[in-house]
Amino acid sequence: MRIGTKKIITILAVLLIAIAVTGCTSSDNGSDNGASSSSATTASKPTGNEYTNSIGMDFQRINAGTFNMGTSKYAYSQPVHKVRLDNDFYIGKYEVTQAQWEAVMGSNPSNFKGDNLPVESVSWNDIQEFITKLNEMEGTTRYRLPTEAEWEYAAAAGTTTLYSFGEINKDEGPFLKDYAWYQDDSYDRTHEVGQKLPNPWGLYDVHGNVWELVEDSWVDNYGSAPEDGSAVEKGASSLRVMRGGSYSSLENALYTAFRGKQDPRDGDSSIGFRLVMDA
Ligand SMILES: [Ca+2]
Repeated sequence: MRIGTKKIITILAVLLIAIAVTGCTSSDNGSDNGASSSSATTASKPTGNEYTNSIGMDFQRINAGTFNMGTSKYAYSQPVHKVRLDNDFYIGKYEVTQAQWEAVMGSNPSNFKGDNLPVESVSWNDIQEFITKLNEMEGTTRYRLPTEAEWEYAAAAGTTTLYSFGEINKDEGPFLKDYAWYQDDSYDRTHEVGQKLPNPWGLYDVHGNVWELVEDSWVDNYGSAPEDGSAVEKGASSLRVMRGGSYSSLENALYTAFRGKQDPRDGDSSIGFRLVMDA
């Protein structure tokens, strides 16, 4: 009887300690995001320079910083303007693949089929649904499309040349075909992600393979572009920006600062995306 009482006291003490520790942990997790629900506290916060999520998406941490966005080569990429990104963020090292899309959505609408091919033929609206489901799966709110400024900052990777690897030299290199699937080397189809050389910050296929939809609504120039790199939002029916060119593009569409646009309701075999995860 006495032993029984001791045991009960010991168990109660252990339980109290466990409750105290759990309480501290959940309040720590919850305090980094005031808007987070209790379910959002179950996902681990990414740390370090690289992060791999539950469906095998690899992310690279990008440090906050300032860069000059745009190019004077095209009216719709002007004016070149300074953008200041205040927060570190994680961005996909690769375009989202068909296996990853299927793991979240249970279907694969792509035209060219293959687990490690980039998902395509998905609309901007479809991608929003994918992001909502992925956030739910992982109990977080961190996943989203990159803003146009974040995409260009990460793609340029500190460079100011037309491509992130410098300017093409058709005799001596660098050669675009070493970095990108585009009209001259793609055989008019997508290719498995990560086959070409990465940009200086370790991101693959930022030039070519599939266009990458970003969060922003299309506007015809950067005349009133936000200085903090936030997304431009013009309403649910507005065209959306896509970047980087595709397997069917000419080489100029693969410029780091080149901009394309797409109806948010329509997919195309040349259009996909990569994700951002808030740090
Ligand atoms: Ca791409």
